[in-house]
Amino acid sequence: MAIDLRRSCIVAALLLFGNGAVGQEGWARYRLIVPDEAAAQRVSDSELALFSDSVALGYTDVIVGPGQFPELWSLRLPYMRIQELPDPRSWADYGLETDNPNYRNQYLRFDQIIAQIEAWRAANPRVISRRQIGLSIQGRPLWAYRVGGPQIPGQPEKVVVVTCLTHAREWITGSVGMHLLYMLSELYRPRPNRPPNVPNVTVWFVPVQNPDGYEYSFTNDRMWRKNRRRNNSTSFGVDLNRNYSVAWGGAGSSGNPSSDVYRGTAPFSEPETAAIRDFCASPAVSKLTAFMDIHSYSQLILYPWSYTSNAIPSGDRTRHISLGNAMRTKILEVYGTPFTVQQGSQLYIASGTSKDWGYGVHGAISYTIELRDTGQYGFLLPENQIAPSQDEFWPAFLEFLRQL
Ligand code: 0X9
Ligand code: ZN
Repeated sequence: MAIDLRRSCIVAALLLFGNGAVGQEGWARYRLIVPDEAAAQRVSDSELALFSDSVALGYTDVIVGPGQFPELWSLRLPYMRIQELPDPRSWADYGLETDNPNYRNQYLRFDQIIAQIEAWRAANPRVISRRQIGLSIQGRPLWAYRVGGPQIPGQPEKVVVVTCLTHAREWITGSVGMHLLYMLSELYRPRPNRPPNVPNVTVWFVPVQNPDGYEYSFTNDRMWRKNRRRNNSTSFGVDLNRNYSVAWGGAGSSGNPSSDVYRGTAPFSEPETAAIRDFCASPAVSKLTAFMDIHSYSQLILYPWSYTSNAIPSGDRTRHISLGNAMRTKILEVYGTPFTVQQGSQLYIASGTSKDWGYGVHGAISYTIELRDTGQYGFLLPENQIAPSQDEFWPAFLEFLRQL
């Protein structure tokens, strides 16, 4: 946003001197005027939590809590108070949470998922930030959450994108994605003695790629899979995992709008997949190192290709298998749940999948994960299996990041 820096400085200076001595009891958002790189560095080094996505020249908003005024003053920058904030530890003041649901033992609705992640972001704003990457067919926001690792100067940033709830009825994938986000953000929480072996990776989570379909699976049809595109007077929905561009239109997808694997009218015809495409090509993702699309069920770790039984080049194949086996081993250690590592096409041929696109277009390490179970409950995984699914997949995901 363009601002008149000079005028803002004058206004800010007036506010600073008129208001600065007043004590700070609650939490508030303050706008800092950041004139140059040196000032930006001071803000980056400060203990104050960021309200803005990142420190930017011009202005940056920070969160000032009780007792943090000296920290604000020590920055020696003009500031102004923007708004009061609720205590980030009780984000419910924002009216976001309705009935205090627990993501460990309940499947949450779309709004509840976002509210929960927002609470985590408010409590750890230097590590978690978010970006709206698009709008669904019905106008719901598509969010990507960044969980930022420790920056090691001189080392190129590794970027991983994780998508969940591509298919509406695969509810467990949202629960597991949330848990990965939360656990990683706690691992990255700034503290004096950082535990060893923390991976230097930035992970972007898209917790709900298909919010319309997901909500529809609560309100109308528990077994709904696709998005909610109105194809014609009798049929709704495009299979987002047949709408990506690699081998779009090929075997294992359908041109029939009523089919559950309907591919849509063109690659990326759907705003939900176009958002992922555009986001992965944006500066936020300088180079996509790895891509993981989380599905259920069958307990599989699938690597490319899905559209053909041909193998990818052997070096890439070996790397996918080795990282896949590392995950498999970690999952097995927790509750003995067996996952199988295999090429996607071995399950069945599918064209236009996100995994083939992540590898084929970006050259990323790319997986489709299929979570619990193997068919006893299938998509209808009972809520008492949410926490075990989360607890067995997190160590695998962490190991994956460490070996990346
Ligand atoms: O068919 C899909 O999109 C995925 N399975 S699901 O039951 N979650 O719908 C699998 C896609 C991965 N590739 C292949 N199966 N080839
Ligand atoms: Zn799926």
